[in-house]
Amino acid sequence: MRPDFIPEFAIVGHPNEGKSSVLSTLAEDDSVRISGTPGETVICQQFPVIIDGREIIRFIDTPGFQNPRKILHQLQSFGDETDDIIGAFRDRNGDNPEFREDCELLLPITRGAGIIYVVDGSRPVRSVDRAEMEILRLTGLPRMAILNSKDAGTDFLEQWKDEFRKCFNVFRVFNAHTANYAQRIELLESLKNIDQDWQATLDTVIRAFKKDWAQRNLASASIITEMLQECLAYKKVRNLADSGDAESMQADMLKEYEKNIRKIESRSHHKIRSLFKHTVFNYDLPPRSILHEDLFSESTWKLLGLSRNQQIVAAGIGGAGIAAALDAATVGTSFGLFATLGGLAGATWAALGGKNLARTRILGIPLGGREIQIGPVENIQFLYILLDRSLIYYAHISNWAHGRRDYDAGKVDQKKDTAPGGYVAQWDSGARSICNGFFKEATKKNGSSQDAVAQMKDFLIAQLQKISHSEDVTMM
Ligand SMILES: Nc1nc2c(ncn2[C@@H]2O[C@H](COP(=O)(O)OP(=O)(O)O)[C@@H](O)[C@H]2O)c(=O)[nH]1
Ligand SMILES: [Mg+2]
Repeated sequence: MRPDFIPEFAIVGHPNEGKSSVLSTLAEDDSVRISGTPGETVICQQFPVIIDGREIIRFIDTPGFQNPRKILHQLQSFGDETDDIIGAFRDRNGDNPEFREDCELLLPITRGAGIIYVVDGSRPVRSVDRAEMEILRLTGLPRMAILNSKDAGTDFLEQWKDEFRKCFNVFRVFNAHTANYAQRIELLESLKNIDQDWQATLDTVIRAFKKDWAQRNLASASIITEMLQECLAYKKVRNLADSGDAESMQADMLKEYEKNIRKIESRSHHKIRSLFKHTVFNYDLPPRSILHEDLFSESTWKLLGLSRNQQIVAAGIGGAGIAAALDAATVGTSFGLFATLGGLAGATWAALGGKNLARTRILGIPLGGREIQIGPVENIQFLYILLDRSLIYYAHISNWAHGRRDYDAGKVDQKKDTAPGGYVAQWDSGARSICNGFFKEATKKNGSSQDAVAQMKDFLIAQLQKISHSEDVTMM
């Protein structure tokens, strides 16, 4: 096989079995058309996977088989007449409208494309399926079968496996709606076994996929680190005329401050989403995701970041009295991150840096007049909350299969998205000391040390690898 050979796989099967969904997930391409109406695809369409500007592998979406029994009958009738029975079939039936889609689906096969046969494994095997599988066997081409079960349940799994054994070199269970990075790689690994001649090429493909994923994790860690730096250091300063109303100006500035921080955060999420090639559909987050809550809302601040006890320990002034005071502060106070809290509870919160996210200062400035300044952030919990939200977002976007376009009503699975308390509450003291160092650096007036920033980035890369089930790949 030539070194510049680009492997090509035709995704074939009966209409509506999930061919396009499997292709979309495998190629991470959400421009692939998926439809609940059978028979919408009438021509083949190519979907190349481009990595670093180079085509690495190509998948072909095909129309479903229309007349598998008739095709098989004709193929069998050729006997020894020809070695190229598929070509002969197309020559004979090319002008026959009855076989238009069948001829189209067989086209990539005449070019020698590898075959990926997709069936919905949640239903029993039928005789048309046997005919389709036999046609594919007669092509003699490298071929694999995929069980893409639309419903959970394994009642027919053994039945399908028995049939596959007769006609395919390799078969695998692969779910177009739930497959993640690791499962895509597993599928490509098994694809290597369809033919010895394809092994080296597919090894190159797998290496490219892994390297690309590692690069995305690296880029995501940079995006998150930069966003954190920007949010933590962000400040607003405005001059206050002598006659000005400091209070209303402060209120306006706080609104603007929050708005800008939200913008910085959502811009970073958007960049991560593009990295993971979710560009067409705006399905973003599961309906009950904590990320639907506003960054500055009470529930976000209660559920994410360090737990209450961890905050007490982090502040170094633990004790039952303080825990009680914290409860008092949380209950019955109208929530506002910048709210001034009165009494003992308020004083305790202030001591912990509790709800005071960033101080508002009224400063005298030269040449008279006054200045109001908000920021940079003083409460490290804000760093933890931004981290949690970034990691939750990353978990969602990096594990979301491209073939799945929306949430089935009533069947919302959120297993990866809503770990109560998020990720950071699980971190050990080593992780927290990296966060501390980073926080100090990012909020310092003239932060210069790049060490703390580099440490945060490396730490994040490891976290992202864990979340996306990927292994460490040495960058080349
Ligand atoms: N629940 C579920 N539905 C699926 C899955 N794969 C495909 N579908 C649905 O089945 C229908 C047909 O899918 P499509 O990929 O267009 O099938 P094709 O005609 O074989 O290309 C669509 O409504 C898909 O959303 C799956 O793994 N799980
Ligand atoms: Mg289709």
